[in-house]
Amino acid sequence: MAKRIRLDKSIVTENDRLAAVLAHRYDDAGILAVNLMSSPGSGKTTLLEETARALGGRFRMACIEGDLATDHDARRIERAGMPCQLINTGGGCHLNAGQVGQALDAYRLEDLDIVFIENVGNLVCPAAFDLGEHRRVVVSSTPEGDDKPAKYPVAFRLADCVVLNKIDLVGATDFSVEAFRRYLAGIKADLPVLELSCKTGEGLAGWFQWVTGARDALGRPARSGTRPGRAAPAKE
Ligand SMILES: Nc1nc2c(ncn2[C@@H]2O[C@H](COP(=O)(O)OP(=O)(O)O)[C@@H](O)[C@H]2O)c(=O)[nH]1
Ligand SMILES: [Mg+2]
Repeated sequence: MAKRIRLDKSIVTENDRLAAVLAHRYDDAGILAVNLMSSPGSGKTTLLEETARALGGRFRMACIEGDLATDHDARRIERAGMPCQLINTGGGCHLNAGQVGQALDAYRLEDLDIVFIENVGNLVCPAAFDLGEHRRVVVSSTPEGDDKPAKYPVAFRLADCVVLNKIDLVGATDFSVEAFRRYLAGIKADLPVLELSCKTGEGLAGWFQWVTGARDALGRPARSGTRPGRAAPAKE
């Protein structure tokens, strides 16, 4: 049993070391890194599709997509105009910093303004793995129920912003926005909550504003203009 505890500790420590390397890579290149996490189906991919369409002319953006299986979401994001590097984790329930570091090698980071990381869909494991990101976003959605902040406090406590998606469905469920905000306030006061619907477009402007503000907070001018570059493929 003692041996198992030591192993867990060393894995986390190795991830922390690699996350620190990633943080340096983002900062050296002057890019904003945003790590999105949620339960499966909350709307992370849809939010990234909308972001690609709305902010594509302003920022050079790329995505790292974490999924257990399939390239469905990566293809959706690419179709919306954002280059996407897919990590299929097999059984893995979260992305780790080593995987993200390898995926980042596909991009010329100096050509990017923002990299989004769509984490594997669940609200437990992804919260425990630092990916060196500047901002963490938890996407929640109304059909999941309003008590999720109370049930998954770690993910919400470590978030910098909460997106409450599918607000268009609030009337069709027993979801209470007031209860959701109350649970959240009990976990972390002053956490920004963006109520929106990726389906109707309601509230999306607030998300675009939040992303723009986070990018501006880096204090580095965006390089908008041309499409983001991919690194040249490695020679055989
Ligand atoms: N009604 C409604 N459906 C949405 C909204 N956003 C996403 N969806 C749908 O929810 C499902 C899951 O979305 P997806 O983006 O794949 O979730 P992910 O697993 O978190 O990436 C898809 O069928 C979307 O079309 C929304 O704001 N309202
Ligand atoms: Mg997805």
